[in-house]
Amino acid sequence: MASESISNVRIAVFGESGSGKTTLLSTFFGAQQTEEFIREKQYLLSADKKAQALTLLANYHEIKDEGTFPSQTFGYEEYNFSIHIPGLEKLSPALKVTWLDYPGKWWTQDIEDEGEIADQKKCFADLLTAQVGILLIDGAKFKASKEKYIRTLLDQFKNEIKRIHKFAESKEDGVNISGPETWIIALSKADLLPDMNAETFQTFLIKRALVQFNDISKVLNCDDFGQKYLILSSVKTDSTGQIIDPESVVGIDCIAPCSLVAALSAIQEIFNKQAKEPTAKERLMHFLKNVFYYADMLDDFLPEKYQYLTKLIKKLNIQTMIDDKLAPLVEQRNEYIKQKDIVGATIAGMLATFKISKDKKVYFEC
Ligand SMILES: Nc1nc2c(ncn2[C@@H]2O[C@H](COP(=O)(O)OP(=O)(O)OP(=O)(O)O)[C@@H](O)[C@H]2O)c(=O)[nH]1
Ligand SMILES: [Mg+2]
Repeated sequence: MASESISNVRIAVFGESGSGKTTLLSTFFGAQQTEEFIREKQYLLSADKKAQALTLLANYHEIKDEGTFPSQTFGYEEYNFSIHIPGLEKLSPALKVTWLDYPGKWWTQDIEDEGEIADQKKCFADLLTAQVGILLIDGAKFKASKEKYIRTLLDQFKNEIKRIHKFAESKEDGVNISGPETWIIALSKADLLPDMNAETFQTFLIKRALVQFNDISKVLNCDDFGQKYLILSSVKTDSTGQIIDPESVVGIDCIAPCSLVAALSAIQEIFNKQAKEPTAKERLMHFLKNVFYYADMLDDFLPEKYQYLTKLIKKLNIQTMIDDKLAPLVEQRNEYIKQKDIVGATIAGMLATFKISKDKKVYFEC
């Protein structure tokens, strides 16, 4: 049964070539295994496939120690990570994170190679199974051309989504897959815009590109698009692209927590929508009053990809924890670790990081 499996947040990162996807992925993995990170956050990441771990770590060390960035990506790959709690490594992890990385040139270039076409099809199908989409706005281009770049990028993104949907509709096996139900708009290379935080980023975008946002919401059939913002940076460079501070990172630790929270809030949204259906209304009114008490009903309502998260919801009152202050969350996390409760420790640790990022305005939601 899906709900007995390990919870899995699947993240589809959308960004044109050069927007910083692979650098982010490599830093996401590399930075979340450092001693300093583990000591502070009390969790760490491992990659399920050794070869992927080696590639990402090599990329990470090249960025941090040698000041060189990964080369352009030419193939699609799915990366699976597990979240571990120090001292509880023998227990099976409570949460996995899947990250889909693909060549950004697919946004702008036609491909003819048969192998690559097959790769792209597989990628499109997988992107639609993600619960969370992250749209990357390239900080370097944003800095250079501001609204002109934003509008062009959003139009390009809309076309990309239409293309993916067209692909899904044309699938012969009739698999009913819908794209990510929740979206985070992320500014990559945020080190180039040191005065910008997630809130000012949001204000800028909404003021300058509201029409594009509304269009995309319609295409995605997702009211949530344009509600969540994140600023990200893997290093600090000067304006010529030379790394001047390899240790400086922004928002990398928030990617998994804010994706988890976004996926959980998407579950609430699915229920809200279903509550409008007369047949399900009565049950759902009860459910919505106390999502956790009625958690056993979750699997009957949710698309399969969300059922992987119900184990977390069944365990804890996440909404209360999301609203909690930082100190009680950290205390709860430490208590769960003592009790060897890996689900509790994982969620509390993620939410504590989410809270810090929100307070620092690395993450912002409307
Ligand atoms: N200032 C700054 N520059 C960055 C950062 N991350 C990436 N870059 C720059 O952006 C370039 C492209 O980064 P990639 O991670 O390869 O971009 P990508 O989206 O994977 O590109 P494709 O593989 O072609 O799709 C790097 O070579 C760097 O020059 C960052 O955090 N800060
Ligand atoms: Mg890449």
